[in-house]
Amino acid sequence: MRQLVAASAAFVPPLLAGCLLAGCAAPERRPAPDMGDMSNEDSSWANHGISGPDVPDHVKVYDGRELQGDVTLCLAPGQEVGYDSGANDRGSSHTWSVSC
Ligand SMILES: [Ca+2]
Repeated sequence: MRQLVAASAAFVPPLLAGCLLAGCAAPERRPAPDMGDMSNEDSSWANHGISGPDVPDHVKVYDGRELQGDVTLCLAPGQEVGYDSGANDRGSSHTWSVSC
C-alpha cells in the first residue's frame, strides 16, 4: 500500500535500487532515512525522474531484490500508475533505464 516514487538518479543509484525501493517516498518531501523496507508493499508508482538526451529516465521495477526476476512494471518519464494488479505488492527492487 505504499507508493514508489522514483525521483532522481542522484537519489536512487542503480546499485542500491534494492534498498531504495524503501526510499521512494519523494525526496523533496522527506529526505531519506526512516523509510523502512517497502519490498512487496508497492501499490502505486510514480516516475519523477529528470529527462534528457541519453538520460536513463525510465524506471523498471523488479519482482526480486537486486534487479532479479520479472519486471513487474516499467514507467516512462513522468508516468504515474495508481494501481496495477499484475505489479501490486510485488516490487522488490528498481532501477533507471534508458527505455522499457
Ligand atoms: Ca517481490
